[in-house]
Amino acid sequence: MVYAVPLQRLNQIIMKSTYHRSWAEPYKIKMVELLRMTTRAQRLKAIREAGYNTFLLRSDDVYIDLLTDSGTAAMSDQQWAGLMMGDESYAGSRNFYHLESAIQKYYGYQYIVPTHQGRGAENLISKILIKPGDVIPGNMYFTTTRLHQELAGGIFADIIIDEAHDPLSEYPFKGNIDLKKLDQLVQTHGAAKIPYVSMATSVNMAGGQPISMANLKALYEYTRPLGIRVIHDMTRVAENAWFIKQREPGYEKHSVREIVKEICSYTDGATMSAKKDALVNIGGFLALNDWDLFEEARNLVVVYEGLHTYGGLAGRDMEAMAIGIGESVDNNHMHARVGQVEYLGHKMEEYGIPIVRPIGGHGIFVDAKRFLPHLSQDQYPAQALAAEIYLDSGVRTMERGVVSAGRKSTGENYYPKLELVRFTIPRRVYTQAHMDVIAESAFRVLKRAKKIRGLKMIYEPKYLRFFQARFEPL
Ligand code: PLI
Repeated sequence: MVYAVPLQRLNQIIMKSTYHRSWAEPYKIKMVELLRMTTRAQRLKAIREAGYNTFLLRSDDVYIDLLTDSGTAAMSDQQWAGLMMGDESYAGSRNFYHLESAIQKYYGYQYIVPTHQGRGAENLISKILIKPGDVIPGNMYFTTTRLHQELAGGIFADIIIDEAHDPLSEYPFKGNIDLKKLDQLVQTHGAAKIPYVSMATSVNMAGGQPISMANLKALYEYTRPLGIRVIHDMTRVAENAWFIKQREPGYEKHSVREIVKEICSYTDGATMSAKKDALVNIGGFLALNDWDLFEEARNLVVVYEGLHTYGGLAGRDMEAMAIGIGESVDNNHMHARVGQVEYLGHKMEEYGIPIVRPIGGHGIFVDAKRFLPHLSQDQYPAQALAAEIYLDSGVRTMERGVVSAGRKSTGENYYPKLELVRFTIPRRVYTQAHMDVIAESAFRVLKRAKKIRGLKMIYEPKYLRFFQARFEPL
């Protein structure tokens, strides 16, 4: 008998199809949004006009938009139907009560205050809990979170484990808190000076790295007797839960939904940017278990956001959020979500592109220090690399390095160990073919990496400079 394919190869194919189960998206596409392709000349003009800052590009000049996973998800048909059920009453909208029930059901927090997005909740909790001179320990900084803590008079202290600052460390829970670092702060400043630990699940600036359940439990056991609260930045809690399911012994058979609820049970409250995990284009909330704190938050929200039953959101936004929360904790959703990020990461590794390991939950973080070793951090390598990738293919990424880190209150620059370009994957938006195009573009840029020049900052805004700073090639 003559085989079209050699017998051994045929066996491999049969083995693969028998034993290998690919993941696929647990949805099909009902509507598409057309993309605009540009020429290199058009992109050069656009990036120059944007001062080499991808945040200042017009989205019409972008082909595949990996700037952020924030507010960029594709909503489900159920969520779109939910928009039509918006109750736009000023007070007591029924959608607020749906949202409150969803948060109680899936996260277990008792009291909620809606906010227009995550930083609205950060503002409230910082103003309520921080006194000037207080110290706020956290598992790595996040830009808006730290700024609100500092504006309230607090001093942020990084207590993440050292492995988190090493892009090559394969440690499976690089979001973990180093309890020895926390204890050192308590010994130095006293527990009364530490109103809370700012604990993030899926640590964004470390590359979307998870915290383990064991570490969370140990943290809560340590903080409770001292009267120090744990405030949870739960922006990407479901992605963290997926990694616990994959990597932490004892959790293999637990559902994402169960793990999410257990995570929340070891914390005293949470700030949420629902624009990420919760699959909406706008929205957030502050969630609390302590009635007195809630009373303060409910009072303060009317100053900055809106009445406590809408907090800057339309009724329809709260409805979409309530539905999105339920969809976000589904195992199949999370498998495809993280599976797509891993697909891109593995493809990039095949091309020899230096990325942060292990692959995180919401994007691929390319190590600009290794990609452009000839540039010093003062030449903004990650900023320069993001501009080059845009020029090559119209793929928009963002800097997560020295520009994002900003300045200390003394005016000195922070120099983070991690100098990264984030390829952030919006949820349910792009296909596997888009991932191929992205990896190929990064590879093309890698091949001419030696020729890439650094940048000079020519305009620096006072707050969160990465959003609006402007640069020129050196
Ligand atoms: O963008 P907001 O205000 O809804 O949320 C602020 C915020 C808080 N915590 C964390 C971990 C975030 O990632 C976050 C926002 N992240 C953005 C915008 C991002 O592009 O990653």
